[in-house]
Amino acid sequence: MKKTILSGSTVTGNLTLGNYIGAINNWKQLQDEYNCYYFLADLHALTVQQDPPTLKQRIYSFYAQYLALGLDPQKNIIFVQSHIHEHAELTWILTCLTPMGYLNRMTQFKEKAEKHVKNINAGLFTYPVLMAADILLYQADLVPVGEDQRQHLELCRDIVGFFDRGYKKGLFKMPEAHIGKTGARIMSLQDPTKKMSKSDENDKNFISIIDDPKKIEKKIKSAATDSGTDIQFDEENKPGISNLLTIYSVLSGKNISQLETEYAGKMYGHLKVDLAELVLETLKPVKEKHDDLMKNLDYLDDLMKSGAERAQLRARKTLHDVYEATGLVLRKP
Ligand code: ATP
Ligand code: LTN
Repeated sequence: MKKTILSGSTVTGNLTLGNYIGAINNWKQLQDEYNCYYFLADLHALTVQQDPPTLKQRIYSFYAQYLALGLDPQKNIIFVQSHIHEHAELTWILTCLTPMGYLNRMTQFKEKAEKHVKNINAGLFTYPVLMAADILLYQADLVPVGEDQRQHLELCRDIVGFFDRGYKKGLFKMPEAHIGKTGARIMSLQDPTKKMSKSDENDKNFISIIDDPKKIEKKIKSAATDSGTDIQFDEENKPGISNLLTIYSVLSGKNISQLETEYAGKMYGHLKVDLAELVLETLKPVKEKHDDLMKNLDYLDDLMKSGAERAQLRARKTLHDVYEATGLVLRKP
């Protein structure tokens, strides 16, 4: 039996080069070997203020971006979180098992609360419980995520423990984080000490995978670099150049020391020109495929529907078992 993989990305902004390198690229490599569920976390997106028409458009675009980046809807189950009501229902049960103190420790909550001072809603606080429900509904063995999500994964594992002790041991499979080796964390272009994030207010900090080519070129050329002139990988003293080298290395398949040798004696500008060319070349077919898919929303609707139908089979069974274990009376079918 193949092991089950599950992962998702929140529908805020467009997918970035960071999401591609740190997440989707890894997902793609797993699609043959595992039974994979990949979804769009649209309910998670509601933890920050959304403009409804923009959100709707973005959900389609995100689905198209997944496909354009190479996720195969036949090999994987690709679905939209809100299409499976079991996510919200399981969240409630798990919320009632999760101590406030555990949620209080979440660094992402602290960061987001600082960023959205005018909208520190309860959803932002319970966000990791919804994430745990996403994972546990499908009995996932492995959850590929970037380094930034490790803490949420740990909480999910704690929640399995609470359920084991409170209701029924072994009902949920204990999930493990699967963190890719290279490029686990791509940094912001203007401030390479923080991660590249698709919801960043400053558009210059990230490269969206469907950005206009001219814009991409400009962003790379104006990326912050460090003092000195040597092209060397040194995350502590040269975070800007190290970030560009990481991106280059993942997209070209060359290792970092090979790049350091190739660029010995050259200027930062040389690296930026070559990197811009490589990124444009990588993203050109992605944007074309995305734009093409967006011309036929009916087709995307059909794919979303079949993804949801396949996903729901598993989710329904788990929620049924959970309701039974918690002592709720099941309605007659
Ligand atoms: P937001 O700005 O809304 O927080 P995000 O860009 O941080 O979004 P998420 O939706 O939180 O992206 O994450 C989707 C996946 O991409 C996760 O597995 C996450 O770990 C990974 N990821 C996000 N940003 C990066 C990054 N800069 N480098 C590598 N992986 C990343
Ligand atoms: N919070 C995640 C997105 C996400 C997720 C999940 C990832 C929501 N539910 C379940 C893995 C498994 C993030 O990357 N920001």
